[in-house]
Amino acid sequence: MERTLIIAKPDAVQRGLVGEIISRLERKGLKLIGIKMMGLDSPLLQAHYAEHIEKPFYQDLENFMKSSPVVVMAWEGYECVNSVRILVGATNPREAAAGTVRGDFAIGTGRNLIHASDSAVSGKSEVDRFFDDKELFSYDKSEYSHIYETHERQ
Ligand code: IDP
Ligand code: MG
Repeated sequence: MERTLIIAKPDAVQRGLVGEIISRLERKGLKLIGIKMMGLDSPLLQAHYAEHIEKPFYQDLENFMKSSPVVVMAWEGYECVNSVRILVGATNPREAAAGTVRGDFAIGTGRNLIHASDSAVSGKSEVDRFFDDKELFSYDKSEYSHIYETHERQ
């Protein structure tokens, strides 16, 4: 099944919104397959945000992402990358829909609480970047028959 990397950013940790983020993904029906608290360093952030390194906001972004521990998670589910991006909301929280994490809880683009992978390919590569195999768990979730049609959980 598809995987997505979620980071509860330093603002989510500082504002006590980690549980809220986890709860929203749990209630959606997604499966948590890995979770840990980390302090991010420059090499990891430069790899993770490689597409943004040349942009004017990059240094502020890197400094911010190093300013506090973060909670990194791997989630799994049918077409979960797109589902989670919809739950997360637009990058600019002032344009994010009400009901999304960013729309409900954030204002500044550089303080938008959460990272979520933006494609199935990046979901796989980002999960592999942040987690060792032994930190990822494969298990049956008893509620699956009430969340998925049979063909969706193959
Ligand atoms: P995403 O997190 O919604 O995928 P990206 O465009 O990939 O958004 O940008 C990565 C992160 O960089 C954003 O979540 C935000 O924290 C930061 N960022 C993006 N654009 C800006 C900006 O214009 N000003 C400040 N920070 C920005
Ligand atoms: Mg992005």
